[in-house]
Amino acid sequence: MTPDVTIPTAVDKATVAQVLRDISLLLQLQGESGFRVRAYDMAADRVAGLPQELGPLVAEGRLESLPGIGPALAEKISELVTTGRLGYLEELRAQFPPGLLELTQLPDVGPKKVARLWRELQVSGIEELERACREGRVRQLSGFGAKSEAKMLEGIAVYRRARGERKLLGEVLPVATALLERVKSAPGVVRASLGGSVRRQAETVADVDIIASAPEAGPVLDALANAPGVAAVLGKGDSKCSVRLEAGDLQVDLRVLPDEDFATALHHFTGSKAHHIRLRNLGHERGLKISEWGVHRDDGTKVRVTEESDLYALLDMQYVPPELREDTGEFEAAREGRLPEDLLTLEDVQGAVHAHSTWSDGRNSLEEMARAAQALGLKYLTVTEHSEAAIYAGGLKVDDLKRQWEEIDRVNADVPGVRLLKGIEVDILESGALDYADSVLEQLEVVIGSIHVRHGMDEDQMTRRLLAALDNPCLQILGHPTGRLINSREPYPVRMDEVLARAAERGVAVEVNGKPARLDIKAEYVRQAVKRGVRLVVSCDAHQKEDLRNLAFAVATARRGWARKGDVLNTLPADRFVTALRERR
Ligand code: DGT
Ligand code: CA
Ligand code: ZN
Repeated sequence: MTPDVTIPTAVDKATVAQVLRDISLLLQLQGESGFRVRAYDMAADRVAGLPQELGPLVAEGRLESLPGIGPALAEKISELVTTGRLGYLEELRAQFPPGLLELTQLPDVGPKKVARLWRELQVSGIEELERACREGRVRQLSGFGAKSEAKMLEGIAVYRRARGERKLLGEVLPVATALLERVKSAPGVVRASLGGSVRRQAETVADVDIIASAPEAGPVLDALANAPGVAAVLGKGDSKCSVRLEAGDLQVDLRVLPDEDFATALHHFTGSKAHHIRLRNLGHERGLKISEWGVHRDDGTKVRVTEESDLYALLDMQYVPPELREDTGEFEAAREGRLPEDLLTLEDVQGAVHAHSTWSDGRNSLEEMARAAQALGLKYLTVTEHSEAAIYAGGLKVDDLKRQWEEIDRVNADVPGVRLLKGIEVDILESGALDYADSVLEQLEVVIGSIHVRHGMDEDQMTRRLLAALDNPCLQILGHPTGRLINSREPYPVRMDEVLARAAERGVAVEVNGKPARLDIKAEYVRQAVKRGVRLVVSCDAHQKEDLRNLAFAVATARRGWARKGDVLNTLPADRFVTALRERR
């Protein structure tokens, strides 16, 4: 390589060292342990310890002069430094689910353990490991016990604390709801509700706020302080109690007030702060002082507010649902009567989109998935396994797919009231082409196209890749369009405005994925999509029957993006849903 043809990028030596360590880990996940693994680890240390940056060494072809860097390593480092990418790393990565590397960051969890957790329990990320430990599934593996489960849970808490992470709504909400039920059944309680970011259904939350009304606060506060799973009582006063839970190191604040103050307190502790500031200003213009303590006139007398809706009525505006209280235009709309009154609700959703079964990387059989959907009152479920290119996820060959249709027919005959739709989550390849031929895709009722590999492309390349996929007349739904994993993977760079515009133009529906770590597309993009007239689906991205409940988080995200029932295709009955998906442009 001559100096004048290589233009080193801004890839610094710390990044290169990290990539080399990742390769070592990925090789170990593959079961390698010997010389190659050590070579990458040692090279990582060497690179990290260099006094100078790598650019000049690469440009001058001097990498191999470093001890421990042979021709193969030198070639990979050059590729990374000059192009910003490394094909070999991407190939290795494609063989494993994205959350697997992060698992190796947990204390006492090495690549060997991670490989077994993945192969034997399909655990592919921290949330799944946490759930597997809680459900006592890890102890069923040979060599693991109840003790290792407890240690891993502790390790997960330590890891998250160290990263100062906010928690996923999907992890917190079940715990929060259980505590709310406990509070509701405490002596004397009149009303009780979740508040704060949990009630606004934010993507991530710092803590849980609960507001309750009762003539006497004491017994209600005790109910929280003595709740199962409380690790410590952080503080307890006349009207407030804060505890820390064992599960997920989560803090819960409970406030108890007389019922006449409930609505204003609930409103206050629901937030957001930004919404409050606007509301208070509006009140001020009308001679009303709105605060944590209620609404007061200038002369100090208190205004009666029984429900939150009374508060908005006092300000001559429409009621604003908690999910919209972020000061992102809801005031203007609510004052002009433009706030949608038919925001999507979970009850509107007739069928669940995006489910995997044991045919690819799911944990439950098709029949188990169908029965679970039926129990939730769903009318249909789209079976969308991975396609062939998704190697790590057990992607289906075309022959497998055809055999699956026979099983779907059988389950549909056996399980009344719910219909499995024949679909696929087909990989969008690097070129933007879909992983199956049109002749196969045309036979399916539901075609979701998603990106699972090659996340490292730049914004131009990625945008072109997605636009090409949208131009394919077989694509019906664009799956998790930005590829992000909250707290662990950034979205890939892509010009979403162009993608959404093309989706609208071509009539491709866009997925609002309800998996708690994905929530993809996010609420801001939902709002842009709705404005552009993009059709949406809310999905559960289920890999086991419990995940069907992810639909609630997709609905929350859609609501935060101001989506109405009519914007979402799976509010339609099955036949009309399938027909609507085929209406491509
Ligand atoms: P989080 O906990 O960070 O996920 O987000 P929030 O919104 O739940 O925030 P949190 O728990 O600190 O407070 C709950 C609500 O209480 C918040 O949304 C609005 C209200 N609040 C708390 N502190 C203030 C404040 O200093 N000023 C105003 N106006 N409201 C506040
Ligand atoms: Ca909060
Ligand atoms: Zn996917």
